[in-house]
Amino acid sequence: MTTQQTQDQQLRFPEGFAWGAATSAYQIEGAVSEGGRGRSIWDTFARLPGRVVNGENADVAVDHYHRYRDDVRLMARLGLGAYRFSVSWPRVQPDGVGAVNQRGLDFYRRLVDELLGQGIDPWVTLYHWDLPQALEDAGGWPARDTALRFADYAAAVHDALGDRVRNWSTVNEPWCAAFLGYASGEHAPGRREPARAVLAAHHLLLGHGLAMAAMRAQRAGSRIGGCVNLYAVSPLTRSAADLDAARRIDGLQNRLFLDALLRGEYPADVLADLGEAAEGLAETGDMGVISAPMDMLLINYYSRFTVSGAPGGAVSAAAAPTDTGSPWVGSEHVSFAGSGRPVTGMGWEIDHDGLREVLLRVAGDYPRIPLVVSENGAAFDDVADAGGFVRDPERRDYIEAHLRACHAAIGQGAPLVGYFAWSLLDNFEWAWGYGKRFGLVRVDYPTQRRVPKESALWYAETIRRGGLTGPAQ
Ligand code: IFM
Repeated sequence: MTTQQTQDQQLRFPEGFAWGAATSAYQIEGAVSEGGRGRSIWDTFARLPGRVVNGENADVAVDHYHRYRDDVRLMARLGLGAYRFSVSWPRVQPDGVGAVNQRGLDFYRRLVDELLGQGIDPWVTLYHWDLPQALEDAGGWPARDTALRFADYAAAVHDALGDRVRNWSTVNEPWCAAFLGYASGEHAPGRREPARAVLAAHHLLLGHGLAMAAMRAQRAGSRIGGCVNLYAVSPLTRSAADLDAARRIDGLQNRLFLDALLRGEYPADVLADLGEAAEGLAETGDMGVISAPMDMLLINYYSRFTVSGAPGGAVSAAAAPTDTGSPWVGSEHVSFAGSGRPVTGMGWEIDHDGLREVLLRVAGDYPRIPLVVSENGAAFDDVADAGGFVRDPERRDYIEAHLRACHAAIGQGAPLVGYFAWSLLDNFEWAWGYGKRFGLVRVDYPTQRRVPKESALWYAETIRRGGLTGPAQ
């Protein structure tokens, strides 16, 4: 094959592949006191001193609540086939229980209609971390009742939008909601109670299962899945200690959730690591509810962990994206050693092949269901020119390399049906505030002006072509 032919080679994706971008409610909507919205744990947490960089909050965020029509038009200009967004629970049910707030539901109905009008498929996430504060006051996710309340809320949203939305995900990244929220306290509600975090993880999964059952009972035809954030995990060396560190991290990060959702059991070695914290975790019948067959699994992928079990080993800040705050993977067992790969603006190592590995692992180790990459992307220190345009070759390369990995995984048998770049817009990056920009589209926060970055233009062209060009991975 000549060089020209290699350049021109089309790496096509399967017919019907969903090409999308994703956001979440608290990170973009703003308007936290409008339309009858209640308070969420993030409204409270962001006001606690020292919890969010520069004391920032998402009261305004990128004002999507008021600008959604323009944002949808922008998506259409980029040629997105699908848009994944989350519904804010406190906007729909201000206190997390009881009657729904019709004005909240109406906002999402208008958004969905706008998307459909532009030929963009809406993918709804029901929970992306903005628990109503009233439910946290009643115990939060460590309380079993929260899972039941979540199912009621999910049914209310599904009832309102199920006639026009086909694709649904229940809980986004339960690992983060449980362990960052209740163990390390880096995320709302900011509790540092590791044993309660394990309960929270179980109830988030139970909430997923109960919500799916409630939605299925309402109407057939919705495609519903859970959403997990998975990592490729490697031991630094083949030493027994490093292998054990990799087992622990893979166990708590990946298998705890995959085994529950797709096998109906928690991994025995992880339960053993957790010890007392895992005792009496599941009530009779819970695991059946959690593992009811899903229509798809949504996978968020960002990085690989390279870990060591050397006691007291150095923890490279670049390689340890989060301190789980949990005693089972604490520094006496694990250090995040890193592998020296280049990192993003978050300090997360870039390893596109880890995505191929994760997709093939899920496809090979678990019952076969359609897979979706529901988040993938990178923050970098963008610099805008006078017109607001950002040249971001690193972000474009990141996305391109990960799409190549997706293409390779499909070729090797992974049933991947869609890819969503994180994120459509620069937005509020949780405890990092506005300092970390993941958007394909630049948002100038003082003016709220949106300008597609170079990566967005490249992604639009890729979507238009239906795939990549050049040699396969
Ligand atoms: O911004 C977050 C998103 O809310 C959940 N997944 C990871 C993203 C980047 O940190």
